[in-house]
Amino acid sequence: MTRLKIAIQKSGRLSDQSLSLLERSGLSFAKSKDKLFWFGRNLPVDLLLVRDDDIPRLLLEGVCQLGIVGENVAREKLLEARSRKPKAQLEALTLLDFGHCRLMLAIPEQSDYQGPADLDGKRLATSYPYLTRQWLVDNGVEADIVTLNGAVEIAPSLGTADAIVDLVSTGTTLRANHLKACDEVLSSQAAVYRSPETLDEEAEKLMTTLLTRIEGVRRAAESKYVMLHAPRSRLAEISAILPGAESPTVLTLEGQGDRVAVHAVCTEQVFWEHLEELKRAGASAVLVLPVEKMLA
Ligand code: PRT
Ligand code: ZN
Repeated sequence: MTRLKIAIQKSGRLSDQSLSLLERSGLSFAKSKDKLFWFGRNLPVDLLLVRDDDIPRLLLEGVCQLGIVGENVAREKLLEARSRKPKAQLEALTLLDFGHCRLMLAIPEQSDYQGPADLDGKRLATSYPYLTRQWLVDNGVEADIVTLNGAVEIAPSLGTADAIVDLVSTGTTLRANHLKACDEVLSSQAAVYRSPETLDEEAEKLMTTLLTRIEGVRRAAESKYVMLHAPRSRLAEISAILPGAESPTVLTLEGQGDRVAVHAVCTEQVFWEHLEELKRAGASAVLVLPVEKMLA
């Protein structure tokens, strides 16, 4: 019987949300705290819990068929693999809207930065040498790269580098080290990646089912079910306000004359401003409900 393997980060910033996404997609596992392998109980899909840096390699080598990892790590490791195997491929199937961060060029607070050309002949410390190199080449800059596996942000104060390229989310770490971000190398979030290895028909079918569910969970998280009452004469106006809604369902309200009930799935965020606008357009009894699952 065909089984698929999904790799996720064992413990770190992406772990909880990766596991929760899979569980909301209907997968359940025989969990074991200290084991790296969790057996899939209800579907032939098992989990491999590893360091995030290992996930791209596991996919490239076909050990796992799916993996959840940050675009920063996937792209860095893909470039690294391509330095040995130019045709290496890793495809991001779905962006997951968590693990957001930016790979930024940062320099000491007191330094000036006009543009990438300022880096000519300088030394950059980073844990992302391949992405940094590509960015330098794209910008026609020649600079030295010092690869460090951690504590990149202290390199300028130690004198080992003039600038750094590192991940930033809130910017607290940069500020604490008297650095300022001055250019973006990559904007990143967690994504589902698939192995380039071809699968047999059965495995491919299972993969499609799983990806449809993951996509459904992701879309449901962004979607809201909106119900309201409105005058029939203003339906077009009301529909135009509902964010990302396609042809709402319109139901007659018994004994209410011109007023109808409108139900719609909004696939974009519904803000208070939208509700206020709906009210001005004659809507009443507006309810916004979460959507748990979606299957198109
Ligand atoms: O052990 P393992 O190798 O699996 O984990 P790890 O330590 O390499 O990774 P982890 O868990 O720290 O991050 C996993 C992924 O989360 C990264 O590859 C990114 O895709 C994503 N991510 C999102 C981040 C951040 N935000 C982030 N802020 N990864 C790292 N950081 C670092 C940043 O470099 C800085 O040093 O967190 C520090 C705090 O950031 P500020 O800007 O909020 O101060
Ligand atoms: Zn890591």
